[in-house]
Amino acid sequence: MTENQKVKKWVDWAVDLCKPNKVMWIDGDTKVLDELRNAAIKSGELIKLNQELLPGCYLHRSAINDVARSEDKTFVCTTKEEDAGPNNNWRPPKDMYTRLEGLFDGCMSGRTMYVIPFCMGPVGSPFAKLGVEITDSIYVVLNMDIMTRISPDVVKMLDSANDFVKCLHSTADLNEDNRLICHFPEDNGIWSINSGYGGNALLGKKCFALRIASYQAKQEGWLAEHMLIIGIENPKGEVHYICAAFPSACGKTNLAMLIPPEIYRKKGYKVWCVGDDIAWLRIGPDGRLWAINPENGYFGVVPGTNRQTNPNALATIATDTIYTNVVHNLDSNTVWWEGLDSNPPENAVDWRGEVWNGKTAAAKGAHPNSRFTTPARNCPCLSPEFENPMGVPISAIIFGGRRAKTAPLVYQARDFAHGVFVGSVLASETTAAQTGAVGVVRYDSMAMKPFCGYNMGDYFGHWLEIGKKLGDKAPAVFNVNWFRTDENGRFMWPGFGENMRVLEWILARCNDEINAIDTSIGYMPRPEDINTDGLGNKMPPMQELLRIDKELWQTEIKSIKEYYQTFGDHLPRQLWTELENLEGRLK
Ligand code: SAT
Ligand code: MN
Repeated sequence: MTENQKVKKWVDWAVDLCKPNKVMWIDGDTKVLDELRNAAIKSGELIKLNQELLPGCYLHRSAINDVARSEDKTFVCTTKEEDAGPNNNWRPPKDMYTRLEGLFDGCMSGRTMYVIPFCMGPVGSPFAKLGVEITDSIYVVLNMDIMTRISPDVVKMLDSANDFVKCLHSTADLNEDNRLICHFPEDNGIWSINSGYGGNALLGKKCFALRIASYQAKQEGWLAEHMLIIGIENPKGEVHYICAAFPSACGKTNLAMLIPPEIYRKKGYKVWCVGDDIAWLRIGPDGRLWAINPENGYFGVVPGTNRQTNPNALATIATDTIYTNVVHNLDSNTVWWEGLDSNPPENAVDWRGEVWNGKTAAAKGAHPNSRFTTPARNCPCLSPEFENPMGVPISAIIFGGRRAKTAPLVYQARDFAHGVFVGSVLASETTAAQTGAVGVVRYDSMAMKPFCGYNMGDYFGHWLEIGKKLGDKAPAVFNVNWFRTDENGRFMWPGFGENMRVLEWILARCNDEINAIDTSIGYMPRPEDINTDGLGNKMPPMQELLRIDKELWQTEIKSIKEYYQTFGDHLPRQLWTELENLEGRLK
């Protein structure tokens, strides 16, 4: 319970609307959480895994129609449509509230309502923000306990807080036709109904920490970004921090938990993970850009995680983890997924809950978007600065997409405003994993397209404003592309594990230790500036990886123009100028 009258009034209102049998406050008490876990095991919502092999680990299978974020059912409801922008689905708040009130009316009858005060960011940090999630799902309670900070201290903070984000969630009857994830940035509110999936239901994550927070950040002069944060320690023991934004399926989690190649480890290089998904960035008292990770855990894709691709993630998810929609190995009471090893279990149950034999089954056993929810504290490379209330100073911002030919391995923006341009035209080409044509360019500005809680044209303007305030203390901005292919369609860069070689060049640039070539698209390394020691027969064709195909870039300019036009008047003039300048340099 809290002393905060605003919170109490809101909870009372929600009780009247949802009509639960019982209300239960969650403050992180382990006894209460254990009871909930046991209730979930009893009801079949959770399966307790082999506690000797996987201590504290559980398996959950979602409804079959509820396995990913529902972007077409996600809305930003601002008074004026143009404030939501072409990047969001929009409805007038009044209409949406009416529809939602109808759906939420009595949705918790016969159920318990859980009220969860939570904190995004280190408790006590001036950057932290409070929320309260109301839910009828034990799975959501247990996931929120991993992903956010929940404790009696947070309840105390809430007692005297003026502001908190009101997060109302119910799984209702999981009916897809009535599934809605609605944001009311003008009221600090989120309403989500008929889904239990992470991004739709753990409202602290994408809904609050990106959509609502980006709106708040615009008003308050900071940035809420879809970025990992890592610290790179050099042999002198100095740590430089970078943020990086990638659209999905570009290896973001792997980069967040990177283990440097042996030649770097021998010299004393280390990579520390501050965050794998979201960064809140502010201008510090020293005028530099500082970042915190508002989250307290990782909600990552499971398939493909193995000892080679991400040993740190594998170690992290060996304890205290909730697995969702992976294979249940009945012999060992453990879990399995595609890409773990080449030894699938024969006596197993797939993500749908059906009998599954990995040796003979045609269909995949784990859902491609199956997930782990795991606490940050278990990560072997967790940064010692993770809980630092002031966050970490950022030397570089990296944008990266999946481009077969256009983008070179790495280039640096000419200045911060050019960096905003580079981020705004971040794009990925569709792969066979998506429906529709392969190789179609999709713009995903700053990897924020599904997560920016207001008009993206205004968002670009806000980035430019932040850049002006930072002046010469602004971080350097880079673009990377690990996905360039050769004439046979094979990736030229030898793999995520070698990305440290590119980071080394990026940091050398930040520290003024190396010159670069001034090209039409930005500053680039000479082929010999990327360290290829120890790559042996994995030696990439550096010349080719760094080649700029001017014809492809001319085509790119045309599609950027079309994309920019979708923002109408909201697109800052300065970005059109950046585009014209690029066009000029390419001539
Ligand atoms: O949106 S989630 O956080 O559930 C996962 C994702 O799609 O990035
Ligand atoms: Mn993400």
